[in-house]
Amino acid sequence: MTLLTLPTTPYNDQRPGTSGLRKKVTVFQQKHYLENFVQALFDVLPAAQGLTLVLGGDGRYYNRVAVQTILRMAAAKGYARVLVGQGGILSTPAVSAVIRAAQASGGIVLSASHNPGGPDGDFGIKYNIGNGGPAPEKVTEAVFARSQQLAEIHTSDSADIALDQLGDYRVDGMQVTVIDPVAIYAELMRSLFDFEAIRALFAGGFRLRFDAMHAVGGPYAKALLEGELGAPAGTVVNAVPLEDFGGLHPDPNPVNAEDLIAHLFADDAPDMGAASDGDADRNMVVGRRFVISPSDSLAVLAAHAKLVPGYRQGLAGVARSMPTSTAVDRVAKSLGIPCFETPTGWKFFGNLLDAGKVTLCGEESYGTGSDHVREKDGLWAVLFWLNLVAASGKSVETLVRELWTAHGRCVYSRHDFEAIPTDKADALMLRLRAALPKLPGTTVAGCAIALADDFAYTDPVDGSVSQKQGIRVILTDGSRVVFRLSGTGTEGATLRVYLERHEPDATRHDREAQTALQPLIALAEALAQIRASTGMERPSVTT
Ligand code: G16
Repeated sequence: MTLLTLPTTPYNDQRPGTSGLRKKVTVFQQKHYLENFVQALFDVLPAAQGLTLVLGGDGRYYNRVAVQTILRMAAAKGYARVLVGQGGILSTPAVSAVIRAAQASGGIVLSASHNPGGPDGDFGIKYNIGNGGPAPEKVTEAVFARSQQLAEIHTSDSADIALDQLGDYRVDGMQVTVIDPVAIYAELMRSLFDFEAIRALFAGGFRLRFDAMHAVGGPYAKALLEGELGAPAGTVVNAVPLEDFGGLHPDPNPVNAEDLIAHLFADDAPDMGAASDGDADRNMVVGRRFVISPSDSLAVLAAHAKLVPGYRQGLAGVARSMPTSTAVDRVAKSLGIPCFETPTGWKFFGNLLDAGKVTLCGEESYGTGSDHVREKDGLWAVLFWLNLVAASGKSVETLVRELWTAHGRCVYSRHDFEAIPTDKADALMLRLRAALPKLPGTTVAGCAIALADDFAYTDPVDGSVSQKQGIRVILTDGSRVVFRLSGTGTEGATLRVYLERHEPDATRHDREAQTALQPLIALAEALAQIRASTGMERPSVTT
């Protein structure tokens, strides 16, 4: 076994987006494409002698190839040890948990999250730092800069290891330990939730349907829900991770998890439904015939956190991404705790969690988490809900309705316009930005505008500034329209339009969201001229 230095040439498209580098599998299959990115990362990181790295992914197509490639490069970098999930599998929250438990220097997550998989689908890679969370922008920007100057790759000619067998292996001088992907994560969940109470809930006949969408969440959900908590066999469906997710789009929202929604609206619907995404960090929770917005889910968890053993001492504070609804702000106010507003991207929560300023955080994009790891965590959110139902004796729907009664309902929707030619999307955003200074004080499409800006964030812990994080137009009554381009897509640009309106009047809480938001939808169109600029008559996805 020899270490090798291979010549390479840079790719100009390796700037990580909202959550790592995501591209079509065919892009990653280009000569040295993956190797270049990993080398740029390793060049930016300090010397690895004596250090441990965690490695795993969501099991999608190309995961196994990438794991073996990265192991050889990690050996050349000089890592003492790599912990890799059996079969190359680790959910994103599990990577975070393992990094923290093993005091590793960092980890590499192989996932394109909720994007479709398979040979024609997407692949992705991101680096998490020693706190278990996504690398901050200064690291990802340094990796990109390095990728532009890359001339050499350092690897070895070692053979592949037997990824499916637990145990220790050697790749050159480096130790590789193939670990059970679930064990450390499961231990952490036991330390947070009242497993006895959840067991009693299932024993009493409570019915859950958990759709793992043939993604990496399956083994975790099966082990905990069916294996430990006594949920009947068959509670977790689509539980076996497949390289193409069985052709499903593993994005847990009512559009892509339509089968789950159909079950929850059937005559014999279970009490609760849940789904997780490709890498199991996102979650959707559904009540019986009752869809819940992720923003409301976060607010409910915050309001009742003290019912859960791991959070019994109360929350230090909460955080949400800017486009996420203000429901959790209202709960925080009533609890007398701070609420932080960050840009989209889980990496922005890391400093707040590390500094002990927040305990719970979440996003409109079906992500919720806490300071137990430094990623959002799908199964954790489902266990949290189960614990709340068990401890309160209330249904999922009742818990949400009580939130609305106490704080009003933040009626919310996101409209996604996908695969817009990049130049058209950029031009639309440029036009919007240019119009911002003149908007405050005017009335557009019948809406009185109080504030219009491009959201900028100064991290309260390290003072770093992130500009241009989304255009927000806030009305005099607090309603909002936010415009952003997605940082996770792989085809053209995706324009996201986020709509929020606060409804204090309980007699109007059951109004259909799109109807209640109609004035804001008209405002968005008037401001951005989406139809004229993109030729799209309606959003590709409405959630
Ligand atoms: C990632 C980020 C999230 C973000 C989401 C959508 O999630 O971690 O913070 O909300 O992307 O981002 P965008 O609107 O830029 O597409 P995931 O689950 O894809 O890793």
